[in-house]
Amino acid sequence: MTNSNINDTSLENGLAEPVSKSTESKKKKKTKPAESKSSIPTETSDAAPSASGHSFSIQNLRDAVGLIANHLPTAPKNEDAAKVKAYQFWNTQPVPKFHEEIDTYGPIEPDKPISEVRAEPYSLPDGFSWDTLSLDDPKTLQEVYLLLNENYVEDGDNMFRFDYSPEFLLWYEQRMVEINFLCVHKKLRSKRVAPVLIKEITRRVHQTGCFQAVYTAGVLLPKPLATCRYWHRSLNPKKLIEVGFSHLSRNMTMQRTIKLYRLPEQPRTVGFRPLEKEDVPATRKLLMTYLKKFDLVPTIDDEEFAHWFLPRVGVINSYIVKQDGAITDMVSYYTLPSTVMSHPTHKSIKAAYSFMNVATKTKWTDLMNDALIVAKNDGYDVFNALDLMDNKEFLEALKFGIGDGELHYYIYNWKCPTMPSEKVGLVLQ
Ligand code: MYA
Repeated sequence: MTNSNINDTSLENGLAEPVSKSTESKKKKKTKPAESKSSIPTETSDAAPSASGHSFSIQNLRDAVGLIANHLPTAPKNEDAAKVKAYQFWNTQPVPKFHEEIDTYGPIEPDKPISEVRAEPYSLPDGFSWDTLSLDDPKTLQEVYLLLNENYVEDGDNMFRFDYSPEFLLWYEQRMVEINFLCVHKKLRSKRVAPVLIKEITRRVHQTGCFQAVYTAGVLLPKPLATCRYWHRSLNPKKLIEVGFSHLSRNMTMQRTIKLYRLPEQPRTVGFRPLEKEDVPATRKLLMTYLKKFDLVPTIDDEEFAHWFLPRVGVINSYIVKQDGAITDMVSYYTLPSTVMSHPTHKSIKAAYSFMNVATKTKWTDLMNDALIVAKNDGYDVFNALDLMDNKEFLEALKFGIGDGELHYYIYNWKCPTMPSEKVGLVLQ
């Protein structure tokens, strides 16, 4: 399965007064109508709504509401709103429809022989051409970094924008198959460029003989397989409040808030230490055994495990608990700062994102508290985690606050029943 990626996350510390700081493109308030004046050849719509029917039927009503929904300035926020949106592009794709109840598993369209996969790239507007990039070239890496740094996912109020570091992009690039970082320059938005990009990447993946892909997004598209929510644990509450990421709760002073989030100086679990090369086989085994209890999981061999989990400064941190020669627990988080878009002194928030964690001997709250402590000592301002896997075991107890942004999981060209967030065993960076 192709591992397609990119996540949109919310950036709110809901423990204090919740504010709506979801860093997710889909919640942008100024989204333009789906139709545009672009001459780019894109998808054919099989779902153009019509409100012109004379007899009154549920379908007419649906179509009429759909027509309105498609011209609303915001992306649909829930399934009811989404059910009446036309999804001019997505309705042409092999993805489940919102109203479909699914109780079977399998592809929506069959694999095709490579000889039947379209050979020519999709056309782009005049003046644009496709380019296959090598991030090994430092100039190219810098260009990609800048594109994302200036145009990638922002929160709904345009206060924060993800700032994936060049080192992170290099780390990510080494993934075997990737559909990553869907991003259109701000000057080219709402011109139906995204569907062309998606169709072209699909064509290229098809050429490799792969017909499924998993991806995550904050926007609601047909049709999520699961929906998760971000939680946020303040490590540097003063700064988070100063940049508007979170607010002081009522009846709370800054001093009391700082005290509330204070952590011990050093991790407390005996045998807690950074993951090292020699730990890879045993820790991978621990993770793979643990992942069996979930319904959507990656398979990772030793080489991939080493790539994804061995610590890299400013990219990925992993720790294990090893006692009497046995590795019993692991915790990991990746680094994804966000640019603070307009603050006189604070330019960036340093955020840690919970990645894969396993607790078999240590209590969840003890293990994750140690992760908070090392992240705090490394200068992180906030620790984020989704409510997937067993994370609910520690979120509230460790003073994480619920965020306001949802992260939807999708699989391209795959039908299966939906699952609750705690059955998701996959985190895409
Ligand atoms: S999620 C992160 C997405 N990136 C950002 O949010 C960065 C900031 N935003 C942008 O750069 C643009 O706004 C983007 C849309 C590029 C998002 N996933 O060109 P348009 C649909 C899928 O006029 P723009 C991530 O990277 C939208 O519903 N579709 O719009 C995962 C509409 O379709 P429909 C999206 O705003 C990516 C159409 O695009 C998304 O200029 C997974 C409008 O196009 C979204 N995040 O550009 C990609 N946002 O009419 C799918 C909007 O139907 C991979 N849209 O409503 C699928 C698997 C492919 C491989 C399969 C292999 C087998």
